[in-house]
Amino acid sequence: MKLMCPSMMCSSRWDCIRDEVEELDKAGIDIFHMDIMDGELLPNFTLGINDLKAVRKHTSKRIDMHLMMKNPLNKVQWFIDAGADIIYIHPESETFVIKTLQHIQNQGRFSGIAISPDWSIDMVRELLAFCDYVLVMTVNPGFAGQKYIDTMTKKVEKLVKLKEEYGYKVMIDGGCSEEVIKRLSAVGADGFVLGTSVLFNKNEDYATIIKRLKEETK
Ligand code: S6P
Ligand code: MG
Repeated sequence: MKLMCPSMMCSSRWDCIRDEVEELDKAGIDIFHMDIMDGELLPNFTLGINDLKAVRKHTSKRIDMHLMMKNPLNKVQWFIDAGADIIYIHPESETFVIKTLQHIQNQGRFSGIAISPDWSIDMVRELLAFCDYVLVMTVNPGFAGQKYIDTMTKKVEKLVKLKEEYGYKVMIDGGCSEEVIKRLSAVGADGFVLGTSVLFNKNEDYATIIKRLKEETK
């Protein structure tokens, strides 16, 4: 079964976050995806630690933090203490990437890198042995509602081939429409971040959408 991960920055129900989290949880999602930006690495500022705590309070499912911030090494502990299960960092944001990934794993959490479209697999090869999850950015990080960058499919294929050697899961973030999810699922991707392209502010309820996506990617 593929992993379905709602991108909480796309939710328009932060004023009733308990209902939102419970509805997503019951709909059968697997991992809550939370984008954390510092306005420095990228020109946006989204969710924060209190938002993580609010989601944590209403679900026992895994929560991932997609950290888009400068120098995450000295900040990951905040998110670990607030209840994050998976922490992704961007290699371009930290001088000591392996040290950061080791720190996350040593705290009993799952580690991951988020690979921006600019970065090739060769550039991150050294890091793969320290990753439980690899998040392939299929849009330029920073904003929801962008179009999937087609040239990323080859990168996904290559990362899927290396999975056996390293044992990580390949996750896809950005422009994940139903069509993209079906295509990359067939290629061997393990999970998808669901945002404005397929899940939020649609005419169907979450349960209907998640059920269909799970059926289509079996
Ligand atoms: C973008 C962020 C993503 C978006 C997600 C939105 O920087 O990391 O997680 O929230 O991609 O989904 P969509 O379908 O609007 O692209
Ligand atoms: Mg993200």
